[in-house]
Amino acid sequence: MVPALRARLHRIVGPEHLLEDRDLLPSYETDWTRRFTGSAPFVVRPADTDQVANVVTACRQFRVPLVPQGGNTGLVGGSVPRAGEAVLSLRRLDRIEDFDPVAGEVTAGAGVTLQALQEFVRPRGWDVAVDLASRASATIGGMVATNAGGIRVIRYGPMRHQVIGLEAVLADGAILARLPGLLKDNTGYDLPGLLAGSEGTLAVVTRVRLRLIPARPARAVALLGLPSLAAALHVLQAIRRQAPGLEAAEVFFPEGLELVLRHAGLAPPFPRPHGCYLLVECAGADDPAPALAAALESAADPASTLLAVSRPDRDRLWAYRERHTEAISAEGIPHKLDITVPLARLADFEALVRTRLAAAAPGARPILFGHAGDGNLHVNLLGVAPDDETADDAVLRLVADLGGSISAEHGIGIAKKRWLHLTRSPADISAMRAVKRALDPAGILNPGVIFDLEPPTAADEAAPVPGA
Ligand code: 2HG
Ligand code: ZN
Repeated sequence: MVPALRARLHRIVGPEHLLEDRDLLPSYETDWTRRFTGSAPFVVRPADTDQVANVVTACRQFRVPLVPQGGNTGLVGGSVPRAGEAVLSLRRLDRIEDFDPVAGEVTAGAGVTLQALQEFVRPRGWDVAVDLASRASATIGGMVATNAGGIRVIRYGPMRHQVIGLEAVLADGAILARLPGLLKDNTGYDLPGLLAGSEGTLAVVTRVRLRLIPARPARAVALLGLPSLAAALHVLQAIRRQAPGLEAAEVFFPEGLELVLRHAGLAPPFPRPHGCYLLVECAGADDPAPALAAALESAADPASTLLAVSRPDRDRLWAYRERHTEAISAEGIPHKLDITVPLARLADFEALVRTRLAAAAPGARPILFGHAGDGNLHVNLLGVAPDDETADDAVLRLVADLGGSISAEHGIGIAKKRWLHLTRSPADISAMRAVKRALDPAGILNPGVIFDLEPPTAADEAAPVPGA
């Protein structure tokens, strides 16, 4: 780093928050997958919005691009350096402010973890609508920047739907502050909505005003063993119709369960294996267990159904699903493809993806699990070299053929940008590039994430437009 930039950053954040010592950098340079890793010249850790703005201004003047980073739990390579970018860590922006118990709203600094926010609002009778397995590390700023989904999208939608105000630093250092928390505000472009899901390429999210949901402590979880995904989706339909307050509907398969049992040392949930496992959770002000039990009685075999009401019992059932990511990671470094197709095509996708993979990449070992209610499966592929994308290509082309999207909730990052044209049209992509150029003409914020700024390639142009 040039001495003048170092001196400037020291003045802004203090020398202890400008990390240059190589020993201190690795946890900022590799993401959760361990597949995406790079080398940063430094990590800078501002404490508040003004410091973020000053850091962005200084780095733009010295032409040092920045990768904004929260809990670094991303899975698509969008939160770590790739070509010498510095890391802008937002974790010190960890204040929770302006809780409004009447409206059910709160403002969280970008670095507040989801778990810290849950622990703050739950005793006050409210809850954060979005929940996900990486809650202890994932930060609110990162969750908004990536429009995180998680396990309750079926009921409340993804992170973008919870945002009712946002503060962010633009690439020129200007602070965009829209934090009044008005439920209705129809005054031009919805900039917070645009920044949600922009993966740090348009601005650095510094504070977020979130709408909360009433805490729903009465909960019931059921785990069902079923012959196939088609059967699971059929049962899910019955539960959706009959059981109130369905909050999560998750699936996994025997190969994933087997890894979880081995890695976590858990006992199998049922005496015999099944082709597919469906986990559902209902929540409400009143105990949802009787209605869920009644729905299950007419739709599922009691011998392969478990119902849990107490917190420890519910957690025990959730562990079979939530421990998939770590169990897979303990086995190797997977390729992670987070895809969605229309719910009506999900069972076709699951069957076809296995045959297409067997033909295109016989060495790939697919582990599938995900959010069945949203039509979102996580296709994890073990046994594939980090830079061999044959299997990824086969899966993502199938997704496009079935009218789906190559990213349901994890974003594009750098992992998927090669395939963005499969499910976004040339007009879409050039509009997105125009927005990027307008807001970040110098390409200082997360360059190379989602797309490169050069004009579309011949391959992009030749790609079929979905639905055309
Ligand atoms: C989940 O649903 C996360 O658990 C992670 O989105 C998915 O590890 C994955 O592929
Ligand atoms: Zn997920």
